Amino acid sequence: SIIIIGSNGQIGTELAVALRNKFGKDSVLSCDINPPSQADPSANFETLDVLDKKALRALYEKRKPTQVYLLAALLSATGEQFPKKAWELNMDGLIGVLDLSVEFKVSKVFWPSSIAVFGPHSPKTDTPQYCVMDPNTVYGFSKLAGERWCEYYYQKHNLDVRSIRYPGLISWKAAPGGGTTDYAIHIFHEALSSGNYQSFLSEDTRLPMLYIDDAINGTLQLMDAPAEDLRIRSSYNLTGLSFTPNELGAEIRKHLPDFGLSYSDSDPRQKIADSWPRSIDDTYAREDWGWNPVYDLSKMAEEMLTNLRKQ
Ligand code: VAH
Repeated sequence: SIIIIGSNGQIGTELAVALRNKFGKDSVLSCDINPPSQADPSANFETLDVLDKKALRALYEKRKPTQVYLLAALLSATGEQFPKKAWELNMDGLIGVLDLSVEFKVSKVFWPSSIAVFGPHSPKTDTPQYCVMDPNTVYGFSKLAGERWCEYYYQKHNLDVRSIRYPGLISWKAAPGGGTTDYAIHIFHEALSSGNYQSFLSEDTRLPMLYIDDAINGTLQLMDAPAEDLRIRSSYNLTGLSFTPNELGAEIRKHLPDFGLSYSDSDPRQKIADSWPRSIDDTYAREDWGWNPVYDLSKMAEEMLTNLRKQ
């Protein structure tokens, strides 16, 4: 059986659907600290606080999972508002899951990292898998430390834990939660509802991004890859495209010619974005497990507008 912890989040919402489609809905249990807002009747759901050690152990004993996906975390912007909570959830949540997964002989564990593990002194363009990493957000260094824990549990306990450094994820099904890249989601909602959007990132802030369908397919591809093919046991660099708010606005105007984009100039998230790469080199993922994203800027914008119009 498969357990997804943090199933209400931007990744968890869509990963749960993909895993149910792949393994059958009765094999997948979704868990989060609160019930989902739109309850999906076909989904098996249980509330779980991943930091409640007793409850987490009881879940492993009851479900004897073969795979565990740990997605629960505080993201970059929220993490700067609640730094100690972010460290506790992102770190203790992971270590608790790694320990129980070894004890209960879980065959595969997935845990998301982020391009937030790079910092001001990391190369900004085509940021490589290995380089200087001096993240200056709690989220970023909790993900960097988490990568170290994942590699440690693989080497010391032979736990098959796999991870991806997601860039900013663009999706329409689940609301994003406290990230710095969320402007690239809000902009579509506003373009359709009010016709205007004020970006909290400056017009030339280039960031690596990925459309959610590519991200989910890539995650399943990584989890299906033969263990012996994987050279990276910290976390794989991954990207699909990179763009600036200005470029995204121009793409939206191809569909909504009157769309107005303005910029605020004192948002704390600008400092976070400025510490991150502008683009990522994901050669290791391409070579080790056949990573090959399909959504470019125009395809992503088309998909977002088409689906949000229907909503
Ligand atoms: C965030 N969406 O903004 C997340 C992600 C690379 C960005 O980690 O915090």
